[in-house]
Amino acid sequence: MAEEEETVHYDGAEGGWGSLRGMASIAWSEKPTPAVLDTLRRQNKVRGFMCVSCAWTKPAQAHPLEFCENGAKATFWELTSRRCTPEVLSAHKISELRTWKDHDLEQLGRITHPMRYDRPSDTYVPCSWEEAFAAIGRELKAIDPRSAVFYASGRASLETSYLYALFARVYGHNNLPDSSNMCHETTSVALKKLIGSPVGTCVLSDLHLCDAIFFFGQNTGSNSPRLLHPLQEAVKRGVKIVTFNPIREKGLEVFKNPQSPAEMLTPKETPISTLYLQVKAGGDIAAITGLIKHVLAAEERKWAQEKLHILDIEFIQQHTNGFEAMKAEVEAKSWEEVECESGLARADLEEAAQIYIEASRSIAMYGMGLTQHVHGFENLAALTNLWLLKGNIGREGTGISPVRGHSNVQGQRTVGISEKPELVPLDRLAWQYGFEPPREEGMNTVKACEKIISGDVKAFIGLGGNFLRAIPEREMMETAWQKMRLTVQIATKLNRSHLINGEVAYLLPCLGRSEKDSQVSGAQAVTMEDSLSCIHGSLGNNTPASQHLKSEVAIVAGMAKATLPPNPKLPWDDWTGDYAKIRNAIEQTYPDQFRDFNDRVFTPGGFYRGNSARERIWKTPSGKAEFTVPKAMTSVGFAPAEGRYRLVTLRSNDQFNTTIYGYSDRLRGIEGTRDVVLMNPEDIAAAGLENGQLVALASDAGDGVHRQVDGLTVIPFLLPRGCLGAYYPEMNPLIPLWYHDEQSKTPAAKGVPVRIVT
Ligand SMILES: Nc1nc2c(c(=O)[nH]1)N[C@H]1C(S)=C(S)[C@@H](COP(=O)(O)OP(=O)(O)OC[C@H]3O[C@@H](n4cnc5c(=O)[nH]c(N)nc54)[C@H](O)[C@@H]3O)O[C@H]1N2
Ligand SMILES: Nc1nc2c(c(=O)[nH]1)N[C@H]1C(S)=C(S)[C@@H](COP(=O)(O)OP(=O)(O)OC[C@H]3O[C@@H](n4cnc5c(=O)[nH]c(N)nc54)[C@H](O)[C@@H]3O)O[C@H]1N2
Ligand SMILES: [Mo]
Repeated sequence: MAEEEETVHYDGAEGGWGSLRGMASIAWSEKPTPAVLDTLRRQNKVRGFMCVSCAWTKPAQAHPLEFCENGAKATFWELTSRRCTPEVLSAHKISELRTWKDHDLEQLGRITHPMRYDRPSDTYVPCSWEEAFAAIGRELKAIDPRSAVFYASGRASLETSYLYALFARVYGHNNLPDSSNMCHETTSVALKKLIGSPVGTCVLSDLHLCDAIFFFGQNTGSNSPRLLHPLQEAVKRGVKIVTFNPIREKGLEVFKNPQSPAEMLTPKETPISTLYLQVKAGGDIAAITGLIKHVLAAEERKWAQEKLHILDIEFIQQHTNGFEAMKAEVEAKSWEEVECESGLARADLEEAAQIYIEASRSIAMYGMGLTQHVHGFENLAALTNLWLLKGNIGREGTGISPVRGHSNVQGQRTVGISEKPELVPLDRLAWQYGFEPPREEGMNTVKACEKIISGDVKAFIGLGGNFLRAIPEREMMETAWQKMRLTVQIATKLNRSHLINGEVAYLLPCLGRSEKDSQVSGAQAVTMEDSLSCIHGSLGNNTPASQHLKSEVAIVAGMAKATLPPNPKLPWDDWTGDYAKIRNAIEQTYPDQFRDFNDRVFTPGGFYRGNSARERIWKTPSGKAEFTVPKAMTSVGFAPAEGRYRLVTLRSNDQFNTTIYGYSDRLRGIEGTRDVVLMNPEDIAAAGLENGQLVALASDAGDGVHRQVDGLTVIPFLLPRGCLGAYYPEMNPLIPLWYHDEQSKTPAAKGVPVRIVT
């Protein structure tokens, strides 16, 4: 098709030689320490170390090399031989570093010393750990605990996260936003409400038993490439894969296994998706409504003709609530509306629905394409409606499976990092540690940003991550940030969030997960929970990047000790000396999920924490799984208007969130730059633009605030008309803080209203 020839695309398969070249280029730029090969061999194996990239599960029977291109890049990145020393930092004023790109900042390498921001010289200067802890303790003691925010990025271990949340509560607040608030918070809120469990219901064996897998807005090839292995096996078994995504993502089209010599040396590739539907950004509710309409119509026909059911009537009667109301509303929607809002043809939707009807076991997998919308909750409600119709939850080979992001983001919630007190066993904590935990709801990410803007937040601690780069409303936030009294960042590498500082500011460097963590009782393991609720131990064995680093556990404990009055029930030093004691404490707080925790740390494939919805026990107020009457037909939060586009913010194959490894988005065929805007060729023509033209994107949210990103090259690309694609985090200045999922407050980064400025 002529259109396809004119647009940018990549011919090779996901995996294959391209992925090996991708790894090699990062290895070349990072010059990782020689231990890297041994580390890669141990990656995701029992008693090895667990990848710091995505949260996809680690199988009990590992491949000889159980890592992917992006997992290897993440390891190279952590084991870089580059060092960001006090000398390097003293050579650059912070105001100068602020003009650098994300990639160049992290390229300075691993931070080697604890540092204090020195305002007169506008540089970071080295300090001792004692000085840093004492100052942090002094500052925190001087303010109302409820004006402090403790952020966590989803990488820190269960041990660190448990102590961090405990520190916050004993100090006196529930202000524990984490990266999940920008990510799968929609999942935590929606699944909890609909099926009584905030996490996915699948385990790995379900993927071996299903007949169909539906993908909604998840880019497996870039973001969870190890999932391609079970997918490839599924395809070989004849499993049908249906994908809904505005972009034809390579990893869901074809796969070549870089670990199979036979596939690498022949032109053999496995096609992945049976049916690939380029839904409009924000069009999933309508698309799923179309699917449900077809299933309901087919049910009626089947019953009339054969007195047989397509729906799982028994399941619906016994286990669900609200079927009739949902049915009536969906049947009342017209196909015209479905086609218009989804951007898909009825025949295509019927074909997808037919695959769903014919499969006796179906799995739904999804990612940010569903969660990061104003009506993200409605997206998940629609998907749950469809999945309940055939009893596809709580049965072997079926389920709903959010594909999580950070390697322990799900686990952090499990052990108490939550602003929502009802999700945390506060009474147990009170009993265990003899204190009265704060009961009022804490700040999530959006709330924390609002309160930073209003000047009510006085202190911010960041346990990893790059908060200021990851959030919406960048300009207003960067200005407001500097009004805070205390900012503390615990990190491995320098990033933009370290360059905007409060009055008193510390940068505390920590060990990476692949590094040896030696404490008084010896080498320590840490644990994390994957997307399928399995908990794995991880042992780092590389020499730390600097002798001045501390573990995240030691840093959290150091700050807590300096802030809180002494309490024998809170043995911060003992916990730091032996992480098994933290695991005992976790087990005491969560006896069911973490039974015999220390004995099970190295269970092959991890140990399963359990999920009530998988057992068809619905912990909802009605005691049943909930059908939802659709309230919206689009998941974007604005009406169409002349010149207004839906901007989808994208990850490239060469980044991990705000960490930019390089400028090669190989799988989309975009090389050498990230300053691009991807646009349908017909839209380019209709707007009177030319391929390669430089434009700006401006916010079109109708709130009168000027938000603009300049210097973007127009690239013709096959996405639905009216949709634009451009990279995260560069586009974050365009997202209003108030533009988020209505229920979970997850910023709506996949359907941002913008216009093009020439
Ligand atoms: N290499 C690498 N791995 C990562 C990350 C990384 O940055 N790099 N990040 C990690 C993190 S924290 C997370 S949360 C995950 C993120 O992984 P994903 O959930 O895959 O998130 P994204 O890449 O943001 O977007 C997913 C897909 O949604 C599609 N999409 C956009 N809008 C819509 C829509 O309205 N409907 C539908 N159906 N699709 C839509 C996009 O085209 C894209 O293919 O990956 C994790 N793994
Ligand atoms: N527009 C738009 N915005 C988005 C998204 C989007 O799709 N579009 N996605 C959202 C999502 S899903 C997420 S999860 C957030 C991500 O937000 P964050 O989790 O806050 O950001 P990251 O980029 O993952 O954090 C990278 C930094 O973590 C630090 N780091 C790395 N390893 C370690 C470690 O072992 N310990 C510690 N302490 N620090 C470490 C390094 O200093 C590195 O610079 O962004 C969100 N923002
Ligand atoms: Mo994420």
